[in-house]
Amino acid sequence: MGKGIVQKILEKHIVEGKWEPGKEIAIKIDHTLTQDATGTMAYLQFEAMGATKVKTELSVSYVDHNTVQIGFENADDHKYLQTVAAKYGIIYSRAGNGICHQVNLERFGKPGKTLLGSDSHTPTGGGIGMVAIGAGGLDVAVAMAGGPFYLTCPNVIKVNLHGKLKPWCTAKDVVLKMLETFTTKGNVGCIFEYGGEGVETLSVPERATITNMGAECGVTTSVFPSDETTKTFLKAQDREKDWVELKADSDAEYSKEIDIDLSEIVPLTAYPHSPGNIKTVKELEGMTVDQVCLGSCTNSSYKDLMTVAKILKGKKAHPNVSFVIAPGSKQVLENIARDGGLTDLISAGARIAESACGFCIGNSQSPKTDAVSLRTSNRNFLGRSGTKSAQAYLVSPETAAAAVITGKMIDPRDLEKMGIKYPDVKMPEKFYIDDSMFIYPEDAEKVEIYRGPNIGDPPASLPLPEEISGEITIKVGDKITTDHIIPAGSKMKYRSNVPKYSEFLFEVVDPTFHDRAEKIQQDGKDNIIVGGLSYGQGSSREHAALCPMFLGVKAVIAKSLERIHTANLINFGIIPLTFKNDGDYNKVEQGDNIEIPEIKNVIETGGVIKIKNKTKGVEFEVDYNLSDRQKEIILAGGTLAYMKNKS
Ligand code: MIC
Ligand code: SF4
Repeated sequence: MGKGIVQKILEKHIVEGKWEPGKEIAIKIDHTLTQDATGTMAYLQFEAMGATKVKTELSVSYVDHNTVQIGFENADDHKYLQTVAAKYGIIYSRAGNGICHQVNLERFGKPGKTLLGSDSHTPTGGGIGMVAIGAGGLDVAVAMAGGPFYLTCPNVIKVNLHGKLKPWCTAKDVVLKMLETFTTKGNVGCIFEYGGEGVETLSVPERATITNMGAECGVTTSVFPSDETTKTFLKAQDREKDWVELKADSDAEYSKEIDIDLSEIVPLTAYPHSPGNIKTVKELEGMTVDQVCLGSCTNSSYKDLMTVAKILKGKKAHPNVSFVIAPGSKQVLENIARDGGLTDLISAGARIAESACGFCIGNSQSPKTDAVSLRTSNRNFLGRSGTKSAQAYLVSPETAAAAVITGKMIDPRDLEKMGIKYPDVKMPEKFYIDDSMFIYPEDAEKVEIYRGPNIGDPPASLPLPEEISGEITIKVGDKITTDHIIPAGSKMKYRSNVPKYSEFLFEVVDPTFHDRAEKIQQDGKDNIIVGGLSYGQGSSREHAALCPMFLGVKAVIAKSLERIHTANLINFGIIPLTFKNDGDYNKVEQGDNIEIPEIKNVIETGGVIKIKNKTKGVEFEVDYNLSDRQKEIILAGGTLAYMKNKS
């Protein structure tokens, strides 16, 4: 039996276990990336492991999230990151160099390699043929220290692309179609592998848009073949030597196969407040638009921005539209400047923001109250823009450009009626390249690590108690994202200060959570969270586990849990449990007194975990799906404690 690309790459990297979908495997990680919002904690944990140098082939530390410097916190964190990088053998990408995923694709991504990143959109690297996986900072720290990464051997879903996209219909619309098909839940443990003759019609940045937003489906990653198009892209980046061919065997077998005819793709949008809420743009035609944001790691490549520049050439932004652009990287910005696109965008009225996450994570350009905001980014979760009442729609750059001109949501194909031709931008044969914003590691002896007052020690967790006894501190519904659990935006500057950041837990859902949880903890009781389906969707931010741990949360009981968040809970000694019968969700309410007797004994020796609701006088069983290694971590009280016990 032949093999697909994912199987070929993973088998080359397996260090524990074997190719058996559904079973835990450990893989060697070749490359890592971190960004500043998750990076400070990752490097603090790396230091706590006593590591002296990274053991990977390549590790890069990006500064792209917390670039708004109001107050000293972010600037201090940047300096910490810069000195840590210099000391431990990590390349440091300075603020202003661009968004980690875009820059990594341009300058470092190599087909056939494994990449682990402390950001959920690390799968962007799948566009260049990497197995690129998002994880919590602690897992990335372990990988940098030379440890393997554990994952469930995936069920690979083959997506056969046929035909060619029509003008105005884009890679963004393809991935929105994928979201319509697969939704944002139920895909844990799967990987999308793209194939079919349609692949060759897509450039690397278009492929990267598709793999980037695979994260929204909850898959482990998405991977494209590495072909002549990949070679051309690497050549344009002066990295042809990094190219290897990657293709699936013709008789490769997959868990499932689906077909997408690119020629049938039409402009789509994800309406509030989930990337899985899909409609055609036509269905929303005429809706008044207040803000258009172009950028983010999904759609901020040279091609994306030049396309919009050409559409807007000689036009002006509608007076009611606030139009902002965050170019994906310094390279993109410099190239569109050299090729004239930047002038057209500025002249159309664009507000040029720095090459960073910016609006996407809600730490700048928050829209007005009740605004309709069209964004080329990947997430439109409630409140993520920084304005809770705003309505964020995810769209392609082409649909965004159409709204800039008209002030309305319109199908970009209708621009033809206004005499605007589809620009069909070609990628440059050679990008203008300037790597001067990377700082390369120095002589470690000479480096002193800078620690500003914002940097604290990572809080320690306690071993699993004999029994868990406490209260249901909060009960939430389905599809609770990590943005619901702990907001980013203006609060992100507290990422290195866990006690402070914890004050914002569940802020968007129930601002009383922190005080109630703290009271329960002070009363000597455990906090327990109850969730619905797909709890912990979205980002890789481990603070969604670390901050609850800090407040004494011992267990999360949900109908189902997402991959990265589950791993983060385990890393911080919080036991992830799922209802055996979903109906038992109705047997618990916020404030109920709960006991989980003999939990330690059950984890050690096996058996059934029972939840006793003392308030309601009912009892029910829950499942725990933990490998032996994960059980040991939970018993130890988290990964750092587990590693210490082992050494
Ligand atoms: C996001 O898009 O939600 C983020 C901000 O990039 C997060 C990481 C973080 O919270 O720092 C992610 O996607 O993992
Ligand atoms: Fe940054 Fe947004 Fe991409 Fe997250 S999704 S890495 S915040 S651009």
